[in-house]
Amino acid sequence: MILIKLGGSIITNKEKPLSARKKTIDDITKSLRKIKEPVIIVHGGGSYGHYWSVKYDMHTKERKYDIRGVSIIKNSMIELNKIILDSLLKNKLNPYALPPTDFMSGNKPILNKIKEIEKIAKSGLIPVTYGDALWFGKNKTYILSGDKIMTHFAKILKPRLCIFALNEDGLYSDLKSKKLISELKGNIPLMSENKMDVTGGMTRKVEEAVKISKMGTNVFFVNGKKPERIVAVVKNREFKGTMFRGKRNG
Ligand code: IP8
Repeated sequence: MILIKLGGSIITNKEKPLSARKKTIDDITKSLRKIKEPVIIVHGGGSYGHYWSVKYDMHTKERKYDIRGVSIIKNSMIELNKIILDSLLKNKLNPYALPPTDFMSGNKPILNKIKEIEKIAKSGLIPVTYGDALWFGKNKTYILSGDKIMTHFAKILKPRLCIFALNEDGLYSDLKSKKLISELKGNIPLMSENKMDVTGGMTRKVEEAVKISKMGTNVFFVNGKKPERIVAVVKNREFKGTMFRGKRNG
């Protein structure tokens, strides 16, 4: 089984509020047809969820946030999710819409629900979930990042591999020259922060990728604008991107 995270910066234009990159999304979903293995898709918030999270000052820490913000963020994520689902359907794939409330209780993943998702994926349906604003309990809410969902799923489902589709070719050792790191070993490079991203952008992604690789699963960062690279990773072909090799002891 394969887990794919479609980053918010690839499926939306982060410069412009509420703008989905429909053509890019279609290109990606079209390529997914070439994958003949069970797949689970997780997507980010981009200029939908993050735009409103910034507006309403809502973050990943569990707090009593403005309930108006919670509603609006959730609503915007359903809107973006619908665009992804429609694109999958249009390209003759069978998505299974799965809001994170289906498998999260507070900030804890529900084990048997997540195991069920694997069965759904093996039936040929494609479970599609996303980062969201969630109820925590005691009137507190929080933002759950799609990257965190990847880690929860990887831990329980032990996928064959995890792919993060980004708006970049992968991780660069140097931002100026854009020198690509093909395999990340040892030190993690310093990254610049994006103020538009309440869940921590690239830094969060790398953190989660390192955690997943430590569980023994290979993790790949590839450019979602070149969806053939996603297919190349799955088919063990040569690909351009960054690999975090799965190993148990760091
Ligand atoms: O873009 C966060 O998901 P991410 C989604 O995967 C929201 O970090 C609602 C901001």
